[in-house]
Amino acid sequence: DRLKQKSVSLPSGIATPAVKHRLWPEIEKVTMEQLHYARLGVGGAGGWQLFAEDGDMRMYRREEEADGLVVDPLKACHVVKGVTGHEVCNIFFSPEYRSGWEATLEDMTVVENISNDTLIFLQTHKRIWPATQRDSLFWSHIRRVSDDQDPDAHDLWIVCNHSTELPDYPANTGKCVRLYLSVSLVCQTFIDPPKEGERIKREDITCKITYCSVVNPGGWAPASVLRAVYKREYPKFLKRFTSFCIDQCKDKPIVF
Ligand code: 6CM
Repeated sequence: DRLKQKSVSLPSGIATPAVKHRLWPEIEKVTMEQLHYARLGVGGAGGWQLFAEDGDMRMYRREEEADGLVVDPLKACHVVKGVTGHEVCNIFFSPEYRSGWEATLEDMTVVENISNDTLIFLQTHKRIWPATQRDSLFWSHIRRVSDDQDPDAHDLWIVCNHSTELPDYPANTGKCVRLYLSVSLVCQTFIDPPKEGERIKREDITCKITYCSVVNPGGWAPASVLRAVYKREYPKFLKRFTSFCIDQCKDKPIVF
């Protein structure tokens, strides 16, 4: 019957658009808000205090509490040579790399695959003594954004992680207290023009990274212990993550 529709399977590699998902309006809004927030500087009246510095890496925080819980916003900048923003964001987003750089996790599961660029993760974090262990449930979205604010940048990539809810994974029903996070990783690529007729090499590439994080522990956790853990773990994370990226990419073709 020529009017009968054939079932058509999409060739692999074609993205299913996330735009039809119920979370899409929130993903769109939060990702763009996070990008705006990441681009704001750390000077002036923002109240950011520098708490860690190592080479090109700078980490700032603001001491803040909500209902007696530490929710200190964190902002970090780093400059890494030899990798593109696309490569760095891919590694931050993709579940297959996570165990290679994320040292504060006990477990990670992808509970929903919304599209090629959007996943929902359930993670169990390592316990911080003497507090109860934490878990988190969040969507993670990666995208390229045209960078009209910085004419020198080749492009801009962002990964945004933001807590969500799913009836199948209710909060605070097992051994963990649910924490709530809003995290962004924003990367810009800069390329030194190679000599006439030569191809761009890894040494010609510089990636400027901004990492922002706000975590609400979701329940009692001693402020001093939490602040001490953050002070130690965030610099460790950014150094470990960026060296992991350099190592992963070094012998591979450049992904612009
Ligand atoms: O952004 C980071 N990781 C992402 C992928 O896992 C995701 C997760 C953010 C969770 C942030 C929670 C931090 C608080 C967890 C405390 C547990 C630390 C225990 C350490 C014991 C050795 O966005 C990197 C997160 C880096 C956190 C330091």
